[in-house]
Amino acid sequence: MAQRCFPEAWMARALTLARRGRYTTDPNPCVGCVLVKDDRVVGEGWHERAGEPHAEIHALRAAGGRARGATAYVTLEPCSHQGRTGPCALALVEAGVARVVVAMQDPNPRVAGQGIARLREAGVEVAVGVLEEQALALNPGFVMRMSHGRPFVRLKMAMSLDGRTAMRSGESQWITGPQARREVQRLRARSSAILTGVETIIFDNARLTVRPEQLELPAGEALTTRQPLRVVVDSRLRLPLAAACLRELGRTLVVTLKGHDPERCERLQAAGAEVVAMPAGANGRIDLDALLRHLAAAEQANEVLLETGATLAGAMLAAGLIDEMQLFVAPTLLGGEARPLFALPGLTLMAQKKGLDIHDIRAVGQDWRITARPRQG
Ligand code: AOF
Ligand code: ZN
Repeated sequence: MAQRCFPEAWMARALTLARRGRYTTDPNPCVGCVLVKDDRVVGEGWHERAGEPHAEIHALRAAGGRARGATAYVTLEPCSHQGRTGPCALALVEAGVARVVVAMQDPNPRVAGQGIARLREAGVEVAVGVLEEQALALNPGFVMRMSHGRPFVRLKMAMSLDGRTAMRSGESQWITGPQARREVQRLRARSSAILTGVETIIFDNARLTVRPEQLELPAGEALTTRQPLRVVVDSRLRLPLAAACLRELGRTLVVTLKGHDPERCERLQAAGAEVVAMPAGANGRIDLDALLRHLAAAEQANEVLLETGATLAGAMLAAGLIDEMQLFVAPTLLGGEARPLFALPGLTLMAQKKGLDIHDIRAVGQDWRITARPRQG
């Protein structure tokens, strides 16, 4: 049935399609495309996997000859480069698409406006910026890596109503209920890497893996067998050789300081770990900013999920390296002996308090999920 729609409505459809690739496109962005002619959809597509066709190509294939004279709604500027697949801008021109509506420019320096320019040169009318904010929010990691050379860091923490994450002994299983833990599985599945401190492994023997059977993905959303890279901050190479995460599918990267013990390093490597040495920051500890830049450059890490204890979480927060927090709050009290969310040594005055902007609060089973962003500066 033909339906007169605003451009925003078609773009919303393209964004919904793009979202289907959330667990599979990494390190590529999620992109959706809808081809519309005479107020009817003639083709749809989304990018499914890196190395496979882009969203526009899927939509053009579905439309066939009906693409001629159509309007394409694309959540990301069509590419102009010959990468693993051909330039989409050219494919749209060749198919005779008359108009292209783009939500946002591609921050990838290989594209960066050239796709739009190519379309215009070929006589295609282009409009940019429809639902731009939503398109940016769809790929926070890709946008951050391409524009700032570091990943988007999302901290996840499970805490009691009195802001405690573990008993003094380190015991922490389980504070939140099964629905919240499923949400955490989904956060892991969409992340390129999971960042933790060696203490978390020592205390919890955390595996830091995606368990597909626990995800319960909505219809239409697929999952790859990819496991996010596990990254363990371990300046003195204390990771136990018997750590469960070393026996899991996927890679474990141990990040240590330059000048580490070569013998211990070899033993960890023999146990399955990869070891990378980072320079020390101003405080003599691992330079966390350098670590994030390394993950972006060497591992193409878009979204990094920080799942750790108060020390590393506090250090990341103090360094201004946390972009988003997802705090799962359980209806329980653990008392004043238990461990807090963030160790922030030196924070003693109200004037030093860390401000947050809360973006969302919702119930997840018996628990609450608060999505907040630290105020920078
Ligand atoms: C599009 N449509 O659906 C996507 C685009 O390695 P390649 O060849 O797949 O290229 C990946 C780059 O292409 C990626 O970094 C981003 O700039 C763009 N992604 N472009 O026209 C799509 N996924
Ligand atoms: Zn493309």
